[in-house]
Amino acid sequence: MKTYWRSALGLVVVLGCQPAAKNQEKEPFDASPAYGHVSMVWVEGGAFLMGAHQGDPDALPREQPRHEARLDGFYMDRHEVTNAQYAEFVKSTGYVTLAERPVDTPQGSYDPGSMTFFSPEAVFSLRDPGQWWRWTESASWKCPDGPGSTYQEVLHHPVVHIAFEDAVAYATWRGARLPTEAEWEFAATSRGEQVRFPWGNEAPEQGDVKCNVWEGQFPVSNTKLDGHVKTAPVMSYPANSLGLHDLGGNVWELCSDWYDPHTYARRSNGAVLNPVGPGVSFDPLEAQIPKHVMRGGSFLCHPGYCSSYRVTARMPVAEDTGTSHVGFRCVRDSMFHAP
Ligand SMILES: [Ca+2]
Repeated sequence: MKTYWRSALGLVVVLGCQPAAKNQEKEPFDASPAYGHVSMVWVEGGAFLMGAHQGDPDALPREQPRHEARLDGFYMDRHEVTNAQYAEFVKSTGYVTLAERPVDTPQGSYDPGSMTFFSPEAVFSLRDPGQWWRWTESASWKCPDGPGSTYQEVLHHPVVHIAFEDAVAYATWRGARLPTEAEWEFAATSRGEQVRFPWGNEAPEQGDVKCNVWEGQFPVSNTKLDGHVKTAPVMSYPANSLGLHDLGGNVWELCSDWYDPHTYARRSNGAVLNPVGPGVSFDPLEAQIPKHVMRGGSFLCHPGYCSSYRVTARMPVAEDTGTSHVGFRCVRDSMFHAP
């Protein structure tokens, strides 16, 4: 059963998003999966220190303790899965995402829809996300902002309004899978470099534009310094040293692990090999809702509100809920199985 939308609202306490920005920029490349592994990067395996160091002033307890993880190598998508790629999957399979199905709740059945962001004129407190999130009927990956919007105007932007099973269905179709959060963090740190962000240690508000985040006063005004109020076309910003784009900002990226804030605390003795997360989900704030981990932050992250573009930041997301700033990318273990 899909989570009641008020629960979906609750899970975005530190998240955000913005009304449609019809980006008409020249697209930087053809993101079709017909190019197959050309769009994937090999990440050589190795060991690294996962999680935030003890003195990190921005880290939450769930990002600690830092511990050693050892990973086998894997291929990772160079960029987040785009609308063009997801459209090809849907065209091939007829798949219908969760947001396109009726919403069953204890109070009854509701028309399909999803959570979308809007920019209010003012907010009373950043603790109440209901001031900038709303349930929008007909919002889905096909209509990112509800009626009147279409993915065809943002073909090479990351697909959004994707619930966990929607991402897994696409990944399976491609012969791929979602990354573990250990794989995600290993890739985001360019195989364990001591960096706070995928691009290095300079904060996003300093120096050159590095990523798509929120600039201005969240959530009421956006200076568009990075060129985008909402999602940006994939690969609009420089890659990290592995050649991977947008691991910080743009959209959150779903990982395969169940969420539990105590995951790292249970790993404190010795290195862990290819960790896959806990066997069950546990979020003490909403223990009844199964949640997975997502990484990387989104275009709504802002230094004064949510600095989740940090490489160690981890956030829970209900497994049956997609929003307008959650997407994903895929990994695979080998190139020797064609999609
Ligand atoms: Ca932005």
